[in-house]
Amino acid sequence: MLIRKAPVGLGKGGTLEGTQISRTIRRIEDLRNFFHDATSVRNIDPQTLVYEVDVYSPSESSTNGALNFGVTRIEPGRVGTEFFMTKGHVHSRGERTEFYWGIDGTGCLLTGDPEGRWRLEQILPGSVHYISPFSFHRLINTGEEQLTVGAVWPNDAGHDYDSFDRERMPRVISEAGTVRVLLSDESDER
Ligand code: M6P
Ligand code: ZN
Repeated sequence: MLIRKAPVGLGKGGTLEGTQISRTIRRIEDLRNFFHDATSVRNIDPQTLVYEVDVYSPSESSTNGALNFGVTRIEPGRVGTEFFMTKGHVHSRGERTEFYWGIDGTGCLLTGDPEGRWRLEQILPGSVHYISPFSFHRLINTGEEQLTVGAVWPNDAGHDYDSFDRERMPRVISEAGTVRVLLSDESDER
């Protein structure tokens, strides 16, 4: 029997290479409502790249139990003091879970449960993160290099970007060269 080459691999720079891969590019213009400081958002070139997501989706979308494999690459940078980050979402099918793991760079994973309790986990190369049912999840690059994070999630999970109140989300900011977390008055830690 032939030993075949894997159809997909992780290339240099954290790009997914192979077949059945789609790429989403998110720039400042796509993220205007996600960063807290509207004035700073206006002062950045709208074309500035914030992150890219490569997704390998080998199964038909109707396949029961199908999984997606993704890699997110977040550039280093800030909007005002707030570090570059993903939009963050909950799954449209809220009970669907997900794994993230750190590949390169440093950052954190912000999760929030429906009771409004928030948690931050440090992401490092090799760190593994489980996203529980009904949790909001967002990646934040707190380092000076690109943050590359792998992900696996059910194909039918779906993305819901609007069900969490953005005003209540903790913000991860740079202050005097250190990483600081600002909680909104109504935020709670867990
Ligand atoms: C990971 C997965 C994807 C997600 C991406 C970017 O790769 O969770 O499903 O799309 O991160 O996150 P967001 O959709 O919140 O911008
Ligand atoms: Zn998800």
